[in-house]
Amino acid sequence: MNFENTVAALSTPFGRGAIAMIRMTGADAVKIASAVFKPKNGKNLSELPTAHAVYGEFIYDGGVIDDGVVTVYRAPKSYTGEDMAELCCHGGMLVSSLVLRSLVDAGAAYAEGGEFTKRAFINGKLRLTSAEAIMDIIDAESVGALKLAGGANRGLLSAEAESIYSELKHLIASAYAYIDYPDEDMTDVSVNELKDRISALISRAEELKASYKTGSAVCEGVRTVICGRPNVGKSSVMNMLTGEQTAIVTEIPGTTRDVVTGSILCGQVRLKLADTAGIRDTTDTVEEIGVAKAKETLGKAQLVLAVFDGSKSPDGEEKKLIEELKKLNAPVIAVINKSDLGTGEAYDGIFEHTVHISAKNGEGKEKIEQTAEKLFTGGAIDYGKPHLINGRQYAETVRFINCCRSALNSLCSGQTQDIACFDLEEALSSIAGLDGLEVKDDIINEIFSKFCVGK
Ligand SMILES: Nc1nc2c(ncn2[C@@H]2O[C@H](COP(=O)(O)OP(=O)(O)O)[C@@H](O)[C@H]2O)c(=O)[nH]1
Ligand SMILES: [Mg+2]
Repeated sequence: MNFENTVAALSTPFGRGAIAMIRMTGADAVKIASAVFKPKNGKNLSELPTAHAVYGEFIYDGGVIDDGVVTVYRAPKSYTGEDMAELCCHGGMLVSSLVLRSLVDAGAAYAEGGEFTKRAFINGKLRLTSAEAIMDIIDAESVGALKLAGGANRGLLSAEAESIYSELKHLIASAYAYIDYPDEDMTDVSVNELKDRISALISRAEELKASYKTGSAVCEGVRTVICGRPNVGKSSVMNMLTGEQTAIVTEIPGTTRDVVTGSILCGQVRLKLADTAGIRDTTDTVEEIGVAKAKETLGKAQLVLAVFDGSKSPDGEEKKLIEELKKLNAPVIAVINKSDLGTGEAYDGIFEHTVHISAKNGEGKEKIEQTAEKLFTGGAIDYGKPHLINGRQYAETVRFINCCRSALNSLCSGQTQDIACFDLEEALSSIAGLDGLEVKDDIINEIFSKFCVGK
């Protein structure tokens, strides 16, 4: 990305609509816009004060092709922090393409995906969490996701990261003062106090780490695997939950072989469902592959819906599966199906979370949804607390905790403060990275590459 140039892109979806908006950012934005747009008031765009709009005509190849409104912003008071022009024409595919083309003919380059927001971030207009939030807001599918991606959580998270950052910076400075001037009492923090204050920072970071369970479930979704023995009603549960006949249901054991996927919202939590082949030993080659896939998918699950046939008591194979499921790290909801045929009492008390349903009669959908939502939100989301909402934020937080722990261990085992400072500095860079106070170029590129053009 070359920030010397001026770039333009269509910021609204490419298609038929009432209005299309083409955005342009860079030092020549106003000059280039003037070449393709003539205000009706006879003035030049360059005379327009910042954040003002004017009505006029779009020129292409020497002739007027449309009328519309252009707004100009001047650095640093714009989204990107650079000079900008926003050109609104009618939302036709040809007209919007030609307006964009005329800008390129007049000297603009095509913007890369995420380039507007990346420029805003580099120019200090946005924190990293705010930049990421823009994408999350666009992708949000629930009010909860909007709230966590939006203003309040973003502010809370930035504030907490910044507060942890300044406290740690102060501790490091004090430790270095002690190392450099041990006899002059330059430091206001004793080794014992240093240990206490690092522990306090670890607790705060642990709280952030724990918030990712909810943040991720709401904003990223939960990898949920429907598993169980053949013919217990897994595919029927899948279809009941999605409200669609996605998976084939038959009375023949071993019907499902491919992993069938779907997605549902349970309140604010998104479940990314995968219906799998029934787990059993089989000599059928295709089914065997299905069973292997089922086991592999199960290993990556963040939530397991373990379906059992409640009209029967668990047999040996069933008991073996129960033992396997108990070894998983992911939480398990035991879904005791076919309540129309039997009470399913034999399964009570085996798992922490158990629901009785009849997929055939469409009974028990809400029970599964409510249990799943509660598992990931604790009942209600506390929007007053900061939440981590993506894997990058989570990874920085975990790195912060590990480095602080390692520093604490050094101090507790009697090592000198400079050894601890080595780890503390790495912790500082993690917490700084959380909100982009210090971020490496490759990470920035990775983040902004996920944006669409025009954002
Ligand atoms: N009576 C009854 N039958 C069910 C129920 N759920 C599924 N079935 C039947 O059980 C058989 C296997 O269902 P399916 O969803 O294909 O099971 P899967 O092999 O675990 O995916 C089919 O004949 C379904 O109609 C239920 O709640 N009650
Ligand atoms: Mg099936």
